[in-house]
Amino acid sequence: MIIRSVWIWIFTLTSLTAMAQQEPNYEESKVPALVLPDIFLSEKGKWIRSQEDWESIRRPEIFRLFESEVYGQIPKEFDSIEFDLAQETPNPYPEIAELEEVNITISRNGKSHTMRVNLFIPKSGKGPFPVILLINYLPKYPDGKLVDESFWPVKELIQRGFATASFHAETVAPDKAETYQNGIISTLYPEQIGKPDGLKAFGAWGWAAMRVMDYFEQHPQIDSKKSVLVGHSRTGKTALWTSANDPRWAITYANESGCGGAAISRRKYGETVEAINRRFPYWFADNFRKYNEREEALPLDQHMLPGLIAPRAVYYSSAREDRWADPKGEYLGLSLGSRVFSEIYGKKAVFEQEFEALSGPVHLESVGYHIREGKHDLTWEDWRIFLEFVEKIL
Ligand code: GTR
Repeated sequence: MIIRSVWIWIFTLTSLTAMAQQEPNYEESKVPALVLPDIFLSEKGKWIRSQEDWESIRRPEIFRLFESEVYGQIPKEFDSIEFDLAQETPNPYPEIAELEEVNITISRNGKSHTMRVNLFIPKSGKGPFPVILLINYLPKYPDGKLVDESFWPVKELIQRGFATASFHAETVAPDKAETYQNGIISTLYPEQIGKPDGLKAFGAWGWAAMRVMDYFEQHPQIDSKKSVLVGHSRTGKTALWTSANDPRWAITYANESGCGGAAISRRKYGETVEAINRRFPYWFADNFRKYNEREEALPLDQHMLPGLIAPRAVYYSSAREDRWADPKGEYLGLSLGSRVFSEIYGKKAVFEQEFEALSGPVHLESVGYHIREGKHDLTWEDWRIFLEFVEKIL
């Protein structure tokens, strides 16, 4: 009898814990008071005020923390890279754009991996053209189509004078816990496997964006200094970490990137560190799991991420009904993070409004934000408002 009641007690306790884990918080009144690590206080207790101290002391500290505790490493070295054009798919826009289907082959230690990127270059106007790269992760189109205009508005971008490219994340690392290593991780960087801060899926996808940038840099029709990196949701998180690693991107846009991207983890609103690590244990460094249900123990928070990209431009956007991604936490992440732009780099980058008072896009110098009505998605409305920001900067 006693044994049975102990079992019932244990059972109730475990199911309560499971329920507690699964029930996201959507009440602002239950968000803990925010006590965030200070962006400008160095590990040795020095207040960082100058660009020199920022770049030589505090930025490297924060970078290393994100690398070791959140995202994992992105290895930079390889032996060779080759670009070959394929011709497999009909160009959906033959009147207005050239299509390049590029196989990029990267070799290291006698092994190689080939990834694919598709690039559209305007036929009218005079190059070199500014370029927008979208990291895609949606299921492949069954009819072999290259473009879904509702997610990647190629025609519009071309007509506005941009070249635009996209690659699928799975061209370098599958988006699955069981198989994510079956791409560049096991082929090119096997020594990363098992390290608590080793290369994981986000790092691999970011590495791929860098290889596309290598292609842009040697392309006479592409102005790689005017490059824009775009990601939505999981690839929005990826885009931010990529630009923190690679200074070649002029503008970085993370749409609805939420937990582990734009949003402050300590708010625990919508998706939490525990929830994301449980469902996607292969996206982040293994070390990130140490903070499951212990966000307060993180030595950083996501408001420190935009500063790693500064003074290059950063743009976030949210959707009102996308509560899982915590729109307010995303806005706070950028408005607090933009202090590096204003206080270190002297940009006009102070977000003056409270989240609740926002009535339209906020486009400042090198940082911008908008929130639209509706659900989790990258829509034409997002692109349209973001492009207004881009056209002011490039
Ligand atoms: C969700 C995940 C989010 C976000 C999203 C997406 O299931 O919880 O963090 O990344 O997927 O990528 O669409």
